[in-house]
Amino acid sequence: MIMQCLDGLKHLATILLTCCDADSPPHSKGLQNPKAVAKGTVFTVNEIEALYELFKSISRGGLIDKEQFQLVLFKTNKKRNLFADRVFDLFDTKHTGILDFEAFARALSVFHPSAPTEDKIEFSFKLYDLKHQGYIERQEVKQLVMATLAESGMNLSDDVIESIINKTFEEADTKKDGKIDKEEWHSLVLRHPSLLQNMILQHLKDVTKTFPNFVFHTIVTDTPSVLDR
Ligand SMILES: *[C@@H]1O[C@H](CO)[C@@H](O)[C@H](O)[C@H]1NC(C)=O
Ligand SMILES: *[C@@H]1O[C@H](CO)[C@@H](O)[C@H](O)[C@H]1NC(C)=O
Ligand SMILES: [Ca+2]
Ligand SMILES: [Ca+2]
Repeated sequence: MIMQCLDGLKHLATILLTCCDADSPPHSKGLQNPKAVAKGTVFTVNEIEALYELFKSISRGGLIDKEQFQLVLFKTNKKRNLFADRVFDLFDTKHTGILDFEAFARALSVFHPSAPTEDKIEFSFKLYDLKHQGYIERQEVKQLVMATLAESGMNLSDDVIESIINKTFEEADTKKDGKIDKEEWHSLVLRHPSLLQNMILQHLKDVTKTFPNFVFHTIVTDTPSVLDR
């Protein structure tokens, strides 16, 4: 617990120092090719440059780890957040536990309100196909339901959880083979757009304006929970 506190404080100090040290000379080694990074995302070149400033202020040595990533994207530093965990892992394609700026920008892009719905559907399918089999099975839906309940502090009986899963499959598994394939997922999401709700983060809409505030906002709201532990 003490280590967690120290870690939190160190993280906080890093952000504060980088943000507020206005007198320091600009780093010579900036963003090498903002145009190339922007190309793979919904962001403009200017937004990529603004994002890079944010990235610099939270990264260590040009890289960002899972905890910092969760803080920026989901405003949470909870250790166990299955959703945020999966998002990070999907972008951490080399399984190094860290993301560079380009991977970071691509990750944020998928969650941007104006990212193509098709991209969000595709990404959410990968997200929920926990075992990378190319389909979503009962066990995976159960794991997701359990994780969601745990995160919101709810406790439902096994029967209720089973009936939630049953209902999901009745609705989604139109080919009745006990699995949700990509096509079934696609049409389910089109019938129930709210399923993509957690794939849209409104605060990414105006990255240039909101991010500076957002960083400070994050510090303020997270400080008590870090110290409370
Ligand atoms: C959840 O509720 C069950 C009874 O319905 C109880 O046995 C169990 O301890 C509860 N778990 C938590 C984490 O509250
Ligand atoms: C869920 O579906 C299975 C198989 O169709 C059935 O045996 C079970 O009773 C259902 N459970 C609930 C809680 O509806
Ligand atoms: Ca699967
Ligand atoms: Ca099916």
